[in-house]
Amino acid sequence: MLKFIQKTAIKKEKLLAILLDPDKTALDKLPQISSRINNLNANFIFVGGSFVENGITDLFVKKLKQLTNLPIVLFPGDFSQLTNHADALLFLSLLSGRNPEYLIEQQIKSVPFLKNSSLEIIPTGYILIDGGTNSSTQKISKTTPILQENIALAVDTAVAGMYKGKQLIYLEAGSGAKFPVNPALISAVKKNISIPLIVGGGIKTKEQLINAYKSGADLVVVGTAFENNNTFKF
Ligand code: 1GP
Repeated sequence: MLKFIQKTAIKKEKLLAILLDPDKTALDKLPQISSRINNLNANFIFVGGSFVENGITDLFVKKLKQLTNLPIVLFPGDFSQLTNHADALLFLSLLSGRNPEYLIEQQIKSVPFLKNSSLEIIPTGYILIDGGTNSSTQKISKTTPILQENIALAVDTAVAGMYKGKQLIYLEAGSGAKFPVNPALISAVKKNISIPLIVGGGIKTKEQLINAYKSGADLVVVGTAFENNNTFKF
């Protein structure tokens, strides 16, 4: 999966992921949801959430896998959400925060599972940007997001992530953000890194999606807008 993202980023082709939160999506709705995703021409399904009950993600991904050929990528809020039924894992470090739990502790806790797993593990620098709400990521991680105006800090954080060996940078305004990551911030980060850039949080309209792509996002993640609107399309 990483190779595919790297290749499409080099070609300047754009990718879309739909985020499903097992806590908010009933298992019996999955057939309908996966056909909606197929109609959107999405490239990936991301699965994860902040408050998912233990064991649910495993069942959820197992069922989803039977319904779609799209790669399923784990985007976990907690190491308990790992499952071998998925294809890949965004191995996230919350670089915008200073909470060791989300910089290294969760990652260590995941190792006993990952040592015996076939998941593709993708080192990802996760950077929370202020999206105008007290996001779940902010609440759970007890960290402060980077302000949209503080472009220099966002850039330096992303570049530090790249120097640390992250293969992807994910700029996150928070699920359900009032406003998505600013085009100026996206483009400044993109200009300073040579690895693919993921952008998500608060993207609800085609215009916002296109703005994110034009500013340099290689992959855009949409969750809430898809969840809230059965006829959602870009
Ligand atoms: C959240 O970036 C994703 O982690 C998607 O956000 O739910 O606001 O689309 P939304």
